[in-house]
Amino acid sequence: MSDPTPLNLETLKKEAALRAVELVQSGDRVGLGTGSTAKYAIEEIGRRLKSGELTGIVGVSTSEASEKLAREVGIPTETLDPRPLDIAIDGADEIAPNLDLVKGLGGALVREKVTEVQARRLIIIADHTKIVGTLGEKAPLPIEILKFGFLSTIERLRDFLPGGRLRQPGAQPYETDNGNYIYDAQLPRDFNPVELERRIKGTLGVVDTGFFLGMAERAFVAAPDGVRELT
Ligand code: ABF
Repeated sequence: MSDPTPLNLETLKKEAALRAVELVQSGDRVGLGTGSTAKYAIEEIGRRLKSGELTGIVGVSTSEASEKLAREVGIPTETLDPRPLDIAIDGADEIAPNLDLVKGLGGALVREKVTEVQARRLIIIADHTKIVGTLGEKAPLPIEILKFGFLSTIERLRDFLPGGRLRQPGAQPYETDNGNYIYDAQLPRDFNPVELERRIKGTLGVVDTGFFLGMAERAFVAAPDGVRELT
């Protein structure tokens, strides 16, 4: 297999997104994911609305960026309320064989989780580079933490997750749509995701983690030889 170049990765992301959008039905309330793969799904939903292939769709966005894109492509949106979503479509940073996920390199993990937990069906879309044998193989685990006292929170996390760092792409730390910071943790070699998730979430100052465990119904993963559906 040739190296994934940015150009053909974009083609793959779009192929995966189009497969997922086939599952969207007229009248659905749809969770709109975040990131460069989810972008193709939002655009395709907008295109189908314009062409009349879909009607009566309402989007619920997982980030300010997705909300902006949804408006641009003509998807009516609502803010999240307690009603279930029919379907949500989103990308991921790592996909394990059992469909456990690491998400949040795009920074929208908390809004994604809060939204997608209400979805009857969470459909993940990705190119093949996101497939891993074990979570943590390729990506850090993003952990959203309160800005207030963030250095203390990081110290508490470093007690059992050393080697991570505050996300800081420039002079200032990266700030989420919720006004929080992100600690990108390096995952240990052997761990139980459910136990680790519990321990991280029990740490004072933590808002939530990029672990999405047992949430995804299926994933469409595009590779040069076609789109695989994982369930
Ligand atoms: C969102 O976008 C995030 O949960 C994940 O971090 C990221 C994946 O982005 P991309 O599709 O651009 O790789 O789904």
